[in-house]
Amino acid sequence: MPSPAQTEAVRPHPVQYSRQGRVGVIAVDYPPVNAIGHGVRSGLVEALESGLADDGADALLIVCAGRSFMAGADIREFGKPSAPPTLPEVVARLDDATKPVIAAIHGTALGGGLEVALACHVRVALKSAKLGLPEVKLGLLPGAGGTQRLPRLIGAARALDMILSGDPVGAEEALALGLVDAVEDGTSPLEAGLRAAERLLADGRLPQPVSARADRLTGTDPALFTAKRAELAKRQPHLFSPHRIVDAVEAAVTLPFADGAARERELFLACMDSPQRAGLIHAFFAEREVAKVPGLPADTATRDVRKVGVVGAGTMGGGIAMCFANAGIPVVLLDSAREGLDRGIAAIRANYEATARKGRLTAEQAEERMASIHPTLSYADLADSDLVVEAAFESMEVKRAIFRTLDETCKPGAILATNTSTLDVDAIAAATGRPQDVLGMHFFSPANVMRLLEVVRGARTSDTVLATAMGLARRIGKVGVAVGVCHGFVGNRILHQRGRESMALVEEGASPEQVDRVLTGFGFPLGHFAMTDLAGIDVGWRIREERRKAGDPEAEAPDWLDTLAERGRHGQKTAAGVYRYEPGSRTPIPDPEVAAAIGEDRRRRGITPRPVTDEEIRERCLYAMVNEAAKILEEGIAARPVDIDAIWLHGYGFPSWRGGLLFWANREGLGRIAETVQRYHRDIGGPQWRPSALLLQCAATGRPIGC
Ligand code: 3H9
Repeated sequence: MPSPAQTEAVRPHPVQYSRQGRVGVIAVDYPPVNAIGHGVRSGLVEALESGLADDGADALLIVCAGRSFMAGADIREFGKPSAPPTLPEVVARLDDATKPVIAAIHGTALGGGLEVALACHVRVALKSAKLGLPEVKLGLLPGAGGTQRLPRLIGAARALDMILSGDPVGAEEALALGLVDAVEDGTSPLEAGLRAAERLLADGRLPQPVSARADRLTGTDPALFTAKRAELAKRQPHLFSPHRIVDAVEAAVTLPFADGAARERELFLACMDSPQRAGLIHAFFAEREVAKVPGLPADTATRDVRKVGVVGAGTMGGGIAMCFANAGIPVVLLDSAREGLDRGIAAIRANYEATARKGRLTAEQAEERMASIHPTLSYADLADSDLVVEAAFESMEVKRAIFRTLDETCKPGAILATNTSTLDVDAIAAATGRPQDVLGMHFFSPANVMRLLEVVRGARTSDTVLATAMGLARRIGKVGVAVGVCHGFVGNRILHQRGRESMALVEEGASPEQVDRVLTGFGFPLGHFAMTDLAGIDVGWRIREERRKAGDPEAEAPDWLDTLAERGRHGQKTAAGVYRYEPGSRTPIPDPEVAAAIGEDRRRRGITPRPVTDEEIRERCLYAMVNEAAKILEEGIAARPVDIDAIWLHGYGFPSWRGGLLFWANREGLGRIAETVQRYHRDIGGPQWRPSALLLQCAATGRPIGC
C-alpha cells in the first residue's frame, strides 16, 4: 500500500496548462467541486505564467473538469493559516494579464470561483450554469474582488441584492444582467470557451478588465446604502457580514478600484474572525455530514422508489404528498373519507396556485404537480407503491390499524413509513409481518417547506430500508437525519424541554411575551409561544389528552394552554391562541384574556408570581435543551452531536450563525452549563434537571461534547 507521501506524489496537479491552436488552456481538475484550495491557487498562477510566456498562445481559457466550474474557496482551509498565493493575489494576476483571458463556466461558479471569472476579460456560460456569490451564507463577504467587480458589471443595486441574498442566478439571467458575455447550449465548456476565444481573436482587441470599468457605477444613488442598512437592521439584526457587505459595495462606488479592494480585504478579514463565520461553516458541513450515517456503509444497497403512497390527506399528509410531487415522484394520496380527501386536494391546489401567483412556479408546472397526485379512498390503489408514508391522526390504535391494512395491501418489498412525531415506531412495526421494512419518516410542518426529515430507525429496520429513506430525503431536497426510537425522537424531545421550562417560567411569573423576547433575542425566528400558535395549540392539547386518557403517569395535569384550546383559541388559524392576531396578520399581540387565564391557573395552583429575569429564562430554556441533548447522545438515540445540530438548524430555526445547539453549547462553556444544570437540579429538582453524565464528564475533562 503506498504511503500518504507517495499517494500525494502520484496525484496529478489540479491545474494543467496545454495549448489548442492559438488558445492556451488552463484546466482545473480538483474533484468534487474544484474548490480553490492552495494547490488550485498556485496552479492557476503557474499555468497563467506558462500561458503568458507561450508565444503560440494569443488568448487563454480557464475551464474546469467534472460537474462544475470552481465552487469557491476551499472552505476546509478557513481558520487555518493561508499559504500564498492568496486568492486576491491570483485574481490580481489575472487582472494584469497582457493576453485576453476567458472563463468558460458550467455547473456552478460560486464565491471565489465567480471572482476568478470576474477577473477574466470574457465570461461564457453554458445554459445550465449558475453563478453566485454565496459567501454571506457562510458569514463572509466575497473577499477576492467580488464586491468591487460585480457592481462594475451589473450596477451597485443589483450587485448588492445578489451578494446579500447569496442566491445564484441562472446563465440566461446572468447574460441579461451583463454578468456573462455569452450563453451556449448543447456543448462542452471547452468548446464554448474555444469558440469565445475565436471570436475574441477575430476581433483582435484586448478587452478592458472589469476593474477598469466604471460606467455602471456612475449615478449610483447614495440613498441605496442608507436604505439597505435600515432594512438589514430590521430584518437581520443579529448578522455581522451583511452590514460589512453594504460597506464593501459602497466602497466600490466611492473609492478607486485599488482602494475599494483594500477596503474589501479589511472587511473580509473582520468577517473571517467573527464567531458567526465559524458557526455558519459548521452548519454548512453539518448538513452534509448527517448524510453519512455511522455504521451504514456508503455502498449499502437501496430500493428504487418510483411511486409513493401517502395515507391521510390532512395538513401533514398533503404537505408530504407535495414534497414527492415537487421531486417528480408520482403520489397516491389516500384518505378514509371523501370530504377529507377533497379538502386535502383543494388545500394542495391552493398552495400551488399561491406559489404560481408569486412567480415561483409556472401555471403549467403547478398543473403538472397536481396531475402527479392521485386522490383515492381505496387502499387497493397503494398496492404498487414502493413506499407508503402514513400521516394519520396521532393515535397508536389508529396507526396500528393502518399498518395492518398496509401490510395486507402493499407489495412485498414496499417500505412502510410512519410520520408519527411521538409514538413508538417499534410498536407500529409490530403490527405488520415485515418490521424490517418499517421506519419513521418524521416530516416537520409545513412539510413542503421545512427541510428537516428525521429518519427513525426501528429496532428491526433493515440497512437497505434506512439507506433508501436517507437517499430519498436528499432526492426530495430534505436534510435527512437518522435517529433512534424514543418518545419525541430527537427534535421534539429537546423541544419538549424548552416548552416545559417556558411553561414553568410563565407559571412562576414571566409572561409569554417575555419568554418569547428572550428566545428571539437569542436568534430564534419565533419564540416558544408564537411557535405554539403557529403549529396550533390543539395539536399538543390532543396529544396531552390522549396521554391523560391512556392513564400515562407522566401526563401533565391540564394547564392554561389547555384552557385556551378548550375555548377554541387554537393559535394563528383561529386568529387567537397565546396571542391574538389582526385579520390577515401574523404579528402576535399580547391579549389580556390570556393574562387572565394564566392568573387563574396560578391561583388554582397556589402560586404567587415573582419577577423572572431574562437571564433565568435564557438559562432554563437553553441549558435544559443541552442537558437533554447530552442524554440523547448517551442513549445513542442520536449518533453524533452534529446530528442534533442539523436537526435543530433545519427543523426548529436554531440560529445558523450559532452553528447548532451543541456547537453553541461548546462555545458557551460546558463547565458553566453543567454547573447551572446542577444548581437547577438542587433548586427546582425533577428528572429533567438530572444532569447528563456525558455533560458532567465533558465539563470535568474540558472536552467538547461528543469528542
Ligand atoms: C469563498 O469563496 C470566499 C471567497 O470569496 C474569498 C476567499 C479569499 N470547499 O454540497 P455537495 C464539498 S467562500 C470545500 O454535497 P452538491 C462538500 O462538503 C466559498 N468543500 O454537492 C461535499 O463534500 P463531501 C463560497 C466543498 O452537488 C462535496 O464538496 N462557495 C466546497 O449538492 C460535495 O458538495 C460556497 O459557499 C467548498 N467551497 O452541491 C459554495 N463546496 O462529499 C459551497 C462543496 O465530503 N458549496 N464542498 O461531503 C455548495 O453550495 C455546494 O457544495 C455546490 C454543490 C452547489 C457547489
